[in-house]
Amino acid sequence: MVFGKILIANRGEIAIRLIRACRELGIANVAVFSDADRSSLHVRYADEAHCVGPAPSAQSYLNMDTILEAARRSGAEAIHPGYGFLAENAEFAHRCEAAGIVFIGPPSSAIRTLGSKTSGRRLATGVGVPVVPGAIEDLSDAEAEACARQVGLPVVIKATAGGGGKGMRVVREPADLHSAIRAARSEAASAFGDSTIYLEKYLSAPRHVEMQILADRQGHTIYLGERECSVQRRHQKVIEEAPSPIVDEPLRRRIGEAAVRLAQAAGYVNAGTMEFLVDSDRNFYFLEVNTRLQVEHPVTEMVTGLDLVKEQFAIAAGEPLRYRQEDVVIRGAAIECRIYAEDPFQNFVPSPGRITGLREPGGGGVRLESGVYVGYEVPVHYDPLIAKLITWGRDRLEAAQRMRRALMEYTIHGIQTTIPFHQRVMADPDFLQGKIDTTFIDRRFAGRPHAWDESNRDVALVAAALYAHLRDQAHLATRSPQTGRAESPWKLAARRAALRP
Ligand code: MV4
Repeated sequence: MVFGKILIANRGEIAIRLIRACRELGIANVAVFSDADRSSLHVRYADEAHCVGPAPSAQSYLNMDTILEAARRSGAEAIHPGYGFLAENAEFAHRCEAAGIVFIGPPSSAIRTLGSKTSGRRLATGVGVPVVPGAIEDLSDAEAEACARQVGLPVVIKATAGGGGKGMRVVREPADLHSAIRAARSEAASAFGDSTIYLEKYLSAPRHVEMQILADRQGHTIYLGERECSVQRRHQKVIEEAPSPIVDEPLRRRIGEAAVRLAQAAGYVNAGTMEFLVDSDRNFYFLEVNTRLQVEHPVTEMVTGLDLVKEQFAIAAGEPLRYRQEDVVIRGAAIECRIYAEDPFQNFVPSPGRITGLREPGGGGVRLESGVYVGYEVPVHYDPLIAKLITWGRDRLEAAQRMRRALMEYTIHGIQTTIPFHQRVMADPDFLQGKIDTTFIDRRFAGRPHAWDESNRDVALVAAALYAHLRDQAHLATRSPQTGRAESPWKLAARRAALRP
């Protein structure tokens, strides 16, 4: 391997995942941390660690000067940015290039081109990749109205600079068009400092399907299959899986080849993801490119057997791809549940605090990517994602059954997490049948307003306590198979206590 030492410009579970790849390859690794992360697991796990600033990420994990200085001081030859923070920052990639440090990701020029949704859209149209019908550019109010009439309602107005659904407005009635355009513009102006908008036909209940690609510097590009990410809450992904339940081999090839054409048109190098919407007739439409390693990359690793981070290292070091398209085979199915420090019973409010108890799942087909330990305090300053639980199965049902089992084993005390939410989804008949789209969570959970509220939890607590009591009474009544006598209550109490985390 060409790199002797790599700096990891991130924190939490993804920093650990990246350090693990370094360790397996014998690459020395350097962690960076903020004042709030002195006792974080990624700092303890790394070979060496450098403080890059105070708790707010703008002054630490986004501080290009201190991060580049840490790289220089430690003698790191390359920087992996993980996801979030500086991962899609063209200026940072450029500054690494200028400093003679390899940015493990695409060239800054590709990040810049693909950072704008409209330039991505234009590129796609140019290479025959379908986009949602609508208008591309920088619309005036009058043009937007004419365009809406042309494609037909409903339409969606999106901010050119946008992301995460911000500045997005759906228009169903002609009378609402004018005010929606104005609202979208002002929201975009205040959120991104850019009031340009574009307009698309609105697809009802689409699926979010994204295609993973790898491209080397020699001009080879391959696709590694899709991930289905339709289970989202407020534009935040919650559950992802590979393959998508609605994508068969011919559709995979069509989407994959479209993604490869796009990557090549953009001069893309390294790992990347092309996002698509898929409608109920399985038409697919390109949305945007994510120029980074994504949170949900493990599901692709589980079904392809590849290690995407190691591939990123090799590509960044200038090596040609070690796989041809025909070497990529999708085997079985994988599901990822994002474990957030959020309270699903309180409308998913963040739940920072100290972890006082922890039991982690294991066993066949289970992968846990976690950034926490007992005694660790989840800080308030950053994203509340604390772990990702991934399961693999020969088919989707086995992966889901394993997820249910692993979630049952998983106990985190001291903070609230989204584990109970996932337990419900894994028992949901629609989910189990693959009937998921971007309206799944609202449909299944918001439709029943009391599904997650506090009063319901109190009822559940009383019911659970009653159940536990009755169950224990039943245990006490059982007889020892050896002696035929009732089991000693002391023995049973001790056994119960031992099972408590
Ligand atoms: C859409 C759409 C329907 N029609 N575009 C939301 C965030 C942004 N990345 C794209 N989004 C959508 N664009 C058209 N023309 C529906 C959504 C959408 C969505 C997309 C992916 C995953 C979850 C979503 C939840 C709500 C809306």
